Amino acid sequence: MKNTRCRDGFTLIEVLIAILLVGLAIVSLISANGAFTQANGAGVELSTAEFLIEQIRELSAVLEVIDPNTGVATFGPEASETLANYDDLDDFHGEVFSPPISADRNSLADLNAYSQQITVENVSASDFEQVVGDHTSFFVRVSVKVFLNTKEISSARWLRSRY
Ligand SMILES: [Ca+2]
Ligand SMILES: [Ca+2]
Repeated sequence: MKNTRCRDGFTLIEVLIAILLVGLAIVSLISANGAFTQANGAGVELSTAEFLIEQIRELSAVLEVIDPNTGVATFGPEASETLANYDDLDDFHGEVFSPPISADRNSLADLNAYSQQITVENVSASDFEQVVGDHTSFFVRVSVKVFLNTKEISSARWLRSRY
């Protein structure tokens, strides 16, 4: 008699365990999905930052290392120069572009939460890690940092030579 009663259907405990297992499965699916979304978001930020670094790299590649007219007389933009006619690397020293700019110097308004911070320094010919006085060596290091609001997302540095 006792055995037949047990076979009548699921006990309350069995049903509760089944509900618990299904619940756990749902929770782990939801949290895994959340993690994927987060990772994807970080991927978009990083590729946007890389794109914005590339714009500066492309823009600076065609610039002279020192001003074509005044040479080493000024470190920074020469008088009357603005972004539109910056023509040497150090013209860009200390600039923060927010919204960021493209390689053709246009504002990228759609990406206005991002900014490009540019540093131009002379470095020692024998040790590229060592910063030296402005225009005192033939080697210039360009550093670009890309921020999303105040968070640094990516950065890059490269060297140019006056030779
Ligand atoms: Ca210049
Ligand atoms: Ca200059």
